[in-house]
Amino acid sequence: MIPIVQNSSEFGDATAIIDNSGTYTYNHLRQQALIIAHALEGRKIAAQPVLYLFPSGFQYVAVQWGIWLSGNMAVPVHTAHTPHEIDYFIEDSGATLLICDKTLKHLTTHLKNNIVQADFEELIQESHHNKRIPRVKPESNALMIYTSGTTGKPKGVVISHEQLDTQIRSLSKAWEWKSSDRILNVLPMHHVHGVVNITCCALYNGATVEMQPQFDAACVAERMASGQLTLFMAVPTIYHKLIQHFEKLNNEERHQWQHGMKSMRLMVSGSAALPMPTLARWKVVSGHTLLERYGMTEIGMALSNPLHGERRAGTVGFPLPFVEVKIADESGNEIKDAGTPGELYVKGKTVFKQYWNKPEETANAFVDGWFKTGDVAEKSSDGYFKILGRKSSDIIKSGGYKISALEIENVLLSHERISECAVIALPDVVWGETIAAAIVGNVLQSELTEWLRDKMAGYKQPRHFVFVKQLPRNAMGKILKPEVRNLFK
Ligand code: MLC
Ligand code: AMP
Repeated sequence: MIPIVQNSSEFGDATAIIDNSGTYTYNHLRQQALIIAHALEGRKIAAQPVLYLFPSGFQYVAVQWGIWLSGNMAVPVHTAHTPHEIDYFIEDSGATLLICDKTLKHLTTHLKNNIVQADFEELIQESHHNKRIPRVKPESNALMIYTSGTTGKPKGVVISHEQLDTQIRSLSKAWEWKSSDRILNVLPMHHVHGVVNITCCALYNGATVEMQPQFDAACVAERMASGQLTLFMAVPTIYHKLIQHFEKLNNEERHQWQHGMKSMRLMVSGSAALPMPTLARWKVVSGHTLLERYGMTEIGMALSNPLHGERRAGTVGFPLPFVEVKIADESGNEIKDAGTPGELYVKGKTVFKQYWNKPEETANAFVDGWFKTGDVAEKSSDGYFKILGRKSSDIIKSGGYKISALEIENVLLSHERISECAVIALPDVVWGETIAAAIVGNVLQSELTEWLRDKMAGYKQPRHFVFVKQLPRNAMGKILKPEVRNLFK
């Protein structure tokens, strides 16, 4: 049983999804998903990871649900990924099928790895006499999202149907999702913020999700001005960009946008720390106090400011339903004193099952059943949690995307004329952090940026470069990243 799909029969002809190609009901979504599931069943694809690459929209969701109904695990690939990265996902996941939108074939025609490819129309047309679909167990793998870690390449974070369902119910309860809600999604559909918090929550509750293939400030303003939306969720960079857009408008346009936002009931910010000036300025622009919450691919959402009650600036509120949280010392023991920082640990049915094919890394990520987030936090005497930073400086957050410095260094080092490099994060008003690379090698910046274009998605590419004769190292030869930072001053 897959609760989100099962619920959809209750919502019948209500609108589930609106995208650039049209308006789609819950009935239509379920029917198309069933056809996809039958096609996969016909191809004897069972209990496997299935990659799918679609722009945000109806077909993305129909394919995702089809993968679920056929008992397979959905592994989203993003339109920003390069063939190089898609090859890695194929290799790492062991997937044998890639379902790909026709318009994105340029990303998949020259893959090195062998994989069968199918598009939406092909699967829909594939008739197949056996219309059975398997019984999907709650503990079966539902979704695998690739995330960057402190070690080299991205890891596949696997969540089961039960874990996904618990994540959805947790947010539905906390933020009081209703069938009358209507949300605009402008976030990428290969991370939990867009996939779970927005799209799954909307569809689980019979609400409507409007899906735009990418963020465009003018389009968001227009949709908010319509007065039809009730909810909006985004990363801090997007609120920053919306404020910049607002500043450019004339009074009449500002007034229309502001009037439309009066009918909205909630705006959420997360995936990275919300800067105080953004919170304050957005309040003036929109009349809304952003609700800041905290989450992670491995745990879904863990902490949230309250829907009702004080949304305290600079904090991420309290534990969400079905989530247990503690602040721990180096040995994993709980720190009970208010205001004392420690690592944030999380436990509960929302927490992921495993890193795909990485039992050792999975085991190392837990202590006594608690997941170690790698984030440093403290709790106030009245229970509000505050995120203070990360334990590792090799994890970068830029525009809400998590990026591993080591992953980028490995790619840079594969360039034949780079002998050494160090990747760090620089603070940035718009992006939170931007990626900077110090390079030892005989290569021009223009040449390097061109070379990198094929190697990694745009959001992972360094934005600042410095070329040096040698990197600062300590007596043991270890690169001193704080000193590398000084090279950019
Ligand atoms: C793009 N650009 C950057 C950049 N990304 N510059 C610096 N740093 C970056 N990270 C540059 C481009 O090269 C381009 O430059 C210009 O900015 C516009 O690029 P774009 O790609 O068109 O940007 P835009 O569409 O505006 O994208 C910004 C964004 C996007 C904020 C919409 O980054 C985004 O979708 N972020 C959300 C990621 C997300 O969903 N994270 C959730 C992870 S889950 P030029 O010179 O060409 O104009 C998670 C758990 C949780 O974290 O808690 O939710
Ligand atoms: P990801 O691995 O992409 O899911 O990103 C998860 C990370 O984003 C967390 O470990 C935090 O470091 C960061 N994060 C998410 N929400 C917040 C927030 N509200 N404030 C600060 N950091 C956040």
